[in-house]
Amino acid sequence: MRDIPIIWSDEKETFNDDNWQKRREQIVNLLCKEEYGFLPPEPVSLASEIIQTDEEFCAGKAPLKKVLLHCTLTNGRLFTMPLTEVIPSGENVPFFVYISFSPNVPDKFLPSEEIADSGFGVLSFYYEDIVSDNSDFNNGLAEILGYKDNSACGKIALWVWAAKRAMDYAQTLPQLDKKHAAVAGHSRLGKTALLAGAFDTRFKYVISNNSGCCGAAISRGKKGERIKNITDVFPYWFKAGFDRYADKETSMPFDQHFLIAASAPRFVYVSSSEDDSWADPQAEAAGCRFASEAWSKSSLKGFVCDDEKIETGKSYHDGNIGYHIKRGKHFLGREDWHHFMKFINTKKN
Ligand code: GTR
Repeated sequence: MRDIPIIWSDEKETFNDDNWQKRREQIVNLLCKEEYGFLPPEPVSLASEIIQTDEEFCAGKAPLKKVLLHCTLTNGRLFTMPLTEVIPSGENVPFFVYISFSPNVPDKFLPSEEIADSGFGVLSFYYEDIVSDNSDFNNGLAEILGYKDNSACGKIALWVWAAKRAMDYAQTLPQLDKKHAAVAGHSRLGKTALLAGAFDTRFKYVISNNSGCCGAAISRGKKGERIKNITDVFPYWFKAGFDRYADKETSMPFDQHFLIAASAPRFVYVSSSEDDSWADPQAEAAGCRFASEAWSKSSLKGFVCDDEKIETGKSYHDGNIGYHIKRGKHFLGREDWHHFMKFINTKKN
């Protein structure tokens, strides 16, 4: 079906961990070159400043802190990003870096108390505090870097850079279990979470909800939103020139399963919504199926699904790619968070 580019060709080399890491880097490089652009350089230093603490948050079970991360860039300029942390008391707390559509904590997509009660911390940041979600590059991180447009990278890559800074900050918090860190996002920020996982191996769990076109969904034969639609409306999410593949999906030397596979052999989680036809749940599940090649080569399981058609309400948690599809529309809800946490708890024990 669909003439899908293969992830690993046995003819070239035998599969082993070292060879896979090399191939993984090639894949990430290809995705940067063709689709998202290259990430800005790592900062030369990062300092954190707690500007507000609410000890009473969640009845005092999980204090909330507002933090500023001051990043000194290689050009000598300072970029400061706000971040909110909610960490339940305890030791070795697994956690999410959550890329948020809102500066509010909690918010409709982020049920802070339930997550804290389940024993997980969250470090979240509001994506437009990094750079605006429009064609203007003369603000935020883009302005400080001197980027005028998307010739180096699109906005998704800039949000990924910020997720990596949140992860840098997490390394300084002794109560967190750094071996069990997840990155999560919804929709355009689900695409961002997948790319963050591809770049940053410190994320053991890479979680994308309803990420659809240019996220987890295979572009070849995709229904709903296609590369033509997305590059017409949101060209600035991507590197300049990605629109050359509009209506020419079959000429791409990759497809979105490469993005999922770039986090192998770690854990990836993809979730769909039944009525999210714009994202195309079948294409998202196909992304998981085709990406599984990267895990099966090292005798791990990727997406374990014996059903020909994914079943709404069922979760598929057996392999290293977890998946579920819920009833309803494009949304990140409590149900999804519970699936994510269950998956992580199963894999970490
Ligand atoms: C849509 C876009 C999708 C999806 C969504 C969102 O308009 O076409 O690719 O990412 O926005 O982020 O809410």
